[in-house]
Amino acid sequence: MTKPDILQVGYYPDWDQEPLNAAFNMHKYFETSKKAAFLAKVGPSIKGIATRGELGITQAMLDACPNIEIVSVYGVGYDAVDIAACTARGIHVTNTPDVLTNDVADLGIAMMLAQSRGMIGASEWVHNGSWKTKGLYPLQSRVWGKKVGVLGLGRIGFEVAKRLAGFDLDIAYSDVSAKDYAPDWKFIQDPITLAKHADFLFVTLAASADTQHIVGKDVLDALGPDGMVINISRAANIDEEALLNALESKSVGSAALDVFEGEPALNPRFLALKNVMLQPHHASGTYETRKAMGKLVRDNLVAHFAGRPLLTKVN
Ligand code: 8YV
Repeated sequence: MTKPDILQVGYYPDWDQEPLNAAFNMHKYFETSKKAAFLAKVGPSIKGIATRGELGITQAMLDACPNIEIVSVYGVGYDAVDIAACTARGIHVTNTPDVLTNDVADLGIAMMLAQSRGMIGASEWVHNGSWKTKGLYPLQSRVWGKKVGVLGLGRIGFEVAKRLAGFDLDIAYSDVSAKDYAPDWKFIQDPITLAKHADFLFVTLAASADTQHIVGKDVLDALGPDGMVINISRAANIDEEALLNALESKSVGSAALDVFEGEPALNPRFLALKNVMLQPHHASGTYETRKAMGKLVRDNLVAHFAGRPLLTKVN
């Protein structure tokens, strides 16, 4: 059987690339600078697209590839893929849920602890000799016993809240409805009321048109100068301009962020801030999880072209 032609939107590690190359003809979109000419040349032969969560697919790809049957996303988030357009054309979309949930939750908690206790600065204090020359490191904010608001109690939000229960935090959450799997946690549907209640606000929503800028000036004002916002979802869930203004004026205490508009070219105003922890969209970035994500991307493609049911379909 001839190998199906796949458009590969972004980089994968060797342990994924090699089995993909063995099963498919991979066309590496990300390696060419002449994107339009590349698409015009390979487009008609393309049967599937392999992409990453934050890269998704473009309209130009859909237009240039009339014979696509499947888009396999390396990531749980598929907001960068036009699902309605794919469904209308009968194109299957798959993602990589579950396998990354715990790592994303872990990073969110780690960011909250590290930021609240000033651990990055404290490490620097030791490294650069300030401990010896300047003495004691400034006191930081306690975590345990405080109030947390989890905005979006899906798979990742649930794991975040579960971990936070171990720190004796008072846990509240917002979602479209109260969850029967969270009987011990307060349901506060309105994000502004949730933020007012919280010392730590975790943003763990799957991004969509409905959640765009759900954390805006009003939510940030409600969180207040002692509050911290932690985003391990998508940049679009927060009004970034409002967040930058709030952090600069200290009307919000601090932020811990793994995702940014226009990443990796984030707004340089972030770089000048002392009250923000920045991570390079790395919440799922462990060997174990990335290997499981790569396997799911592959297994979905292989299943599709073998005529078997998809493992993790979106539409
Ligand atoms: C990225 C993610 O896909 O799961 C998601 O939605 O955003 C991440 O896991 C990851 O950076 C791999 O590209």
